[in-house]
Amino acid sequence: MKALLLIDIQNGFCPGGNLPVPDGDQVVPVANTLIDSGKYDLIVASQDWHPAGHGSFASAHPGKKPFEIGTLSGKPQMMWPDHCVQNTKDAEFHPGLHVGVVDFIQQKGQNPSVDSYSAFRDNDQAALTGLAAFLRGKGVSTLDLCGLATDYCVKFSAIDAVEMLPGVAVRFIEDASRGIDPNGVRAAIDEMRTRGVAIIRSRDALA
Ligand code: VGL
Ligand code: ZN
Repeated sequence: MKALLLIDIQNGFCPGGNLPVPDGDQVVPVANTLIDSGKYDLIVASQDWHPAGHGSFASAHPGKKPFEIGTLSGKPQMMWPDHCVQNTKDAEFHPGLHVGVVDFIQQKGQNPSVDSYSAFRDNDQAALTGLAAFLRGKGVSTLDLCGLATDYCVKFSAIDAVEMLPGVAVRFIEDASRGIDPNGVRAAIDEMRTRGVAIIRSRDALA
């Protein structure tokens, strides 16, 4: 049972969005090739889905600017520009993504007092989204992940997948992903590898 997990391929993380990842839209054709390949028994897409005024937004912290470190519920928190607010265009999937054939959409980031980079649980690791139980229930044995952003939501999701889905082979598809910061991307790939995530290319996934 092979599953594909597409992380946050949303307008907000593509050029023109509120938290654009450089070349974020370039993952769309690669993701579509994977989606349409017939190689996957199950396709899941995650969606960053914040209420207006979410605590990860700099705008919710007087005096804080985007990309400064602030605090949220007593813990250090990157202050982000307002992004992916529920039911706005910024939160919609990229219009070119073949989302119509996705089997399940996992929304995350709804709790205003904690951020949720991972599609599996909040950053404080207290609340689960239910995605791990869903994938376990489907009998998934290989989980391929890709999307936006490599150094945040993709990395946290991949590491949680290894930890929360014992026995599942977890693979990060590098060319179907883009990150916010080049140094952050390098560190994220090293960290994923160290934690047991296989680093592959889309041609490996399609082989
Ligand atoms: C993300 C920052 C804030 C992501 C989401 O999808 O990588 N990054 N919210
Ligand atoms: Zn977010």
